[in-house]
Amino acid sequence: MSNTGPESEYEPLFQNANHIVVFTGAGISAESGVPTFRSPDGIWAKFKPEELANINAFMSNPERVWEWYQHRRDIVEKAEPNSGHYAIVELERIFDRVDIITQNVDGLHIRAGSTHVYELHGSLHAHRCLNCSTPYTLSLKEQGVPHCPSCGGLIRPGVVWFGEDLPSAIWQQAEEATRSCDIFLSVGTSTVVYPAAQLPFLALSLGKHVVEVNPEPTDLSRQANIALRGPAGEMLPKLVEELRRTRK
Ligand code: BV8
Ligand code: ZN
Repeated sequence: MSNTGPESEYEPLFQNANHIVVFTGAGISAESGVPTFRSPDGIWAKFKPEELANINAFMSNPERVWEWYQHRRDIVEKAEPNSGHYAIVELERIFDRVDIITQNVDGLHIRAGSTHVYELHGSLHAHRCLNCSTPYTLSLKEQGVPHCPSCGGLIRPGVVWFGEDLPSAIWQQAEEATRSCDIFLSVGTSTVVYPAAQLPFLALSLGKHVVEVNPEPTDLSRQANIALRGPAGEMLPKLVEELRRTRK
């Protein structure tokens, strides 16, 4: 059963819930001006992200990949969290436990003030030496691909590339949160990138109440208990308002 508007009767789903997981993708940051993966993205529209977000692309043309990440860091530095991010922070005042499992690397959930954020795909703000794994935080001013001062190796973005494993400790925390939650809210993801996209379906298989927020239908929509069709920046504040009202 899935309803399509915020007026839908989802009170029973949320009434006795204590633990909510919010699973997010690029769509939650779209209204902050951070382009999603599969939308026209200015000068980089000519490359598919999968062609740039992998180790072979980096090894064969480190400058081009580094420039792409620099460009994205630039956009994110200038971006602000939006009302969707802040509504998710609000959930921490309503539920005993709120876990944010994000595929995003922009750090906007943390900047908005969410406290339990699991970054499944790493972060644009972390870097490490490809050779000796020394971690680095770099200023935006870097020109060209920086090299590790201690071993001379190339410094790479601290994100998880296609073909790379997700950080196991973070994956385990995300899976544990999915297994123990009452409500699984999936926001702004096309649900196509695995293993992250397994999580909403794991929640369904465990009988959790699954709510999706996305202006477009996804593979999850048909199976979700509720599919809220609209932008996160609009739908999430309404959802939080409704929750605040019904859970007094
Ligand atoms: C792995 C970090 C084990 C980097 C990302 C062949 C070889 C190797 C692996 C594979 C293979 N074939 C398939 C795979 C698995 C692969 C995969 O799933 N590929 C996909 C493309 C089919 N996965 C992996 O490789 C993973 N690792 O499997 O390791 C392994 C090891 C060795 C060999 C084999 C297997 C690693 C995946 C992680 C990749 N890194 N990001 C970077 O950012 O540069 S993934 C990237 O996609 C981002 O993290 C992004 O978040 C994620 C998913 O995309 P979405 O977030 O959903 O964004 P998208 O643009 O797709 O959708 C946006 C949605 O928002 C839309 O639905 C839209 O309607 C909605 N929206 C728009 N506006 C709004 C909105 N919603 C709400 N409000 C709005 N306003
Ligand atoms: Zn090094």
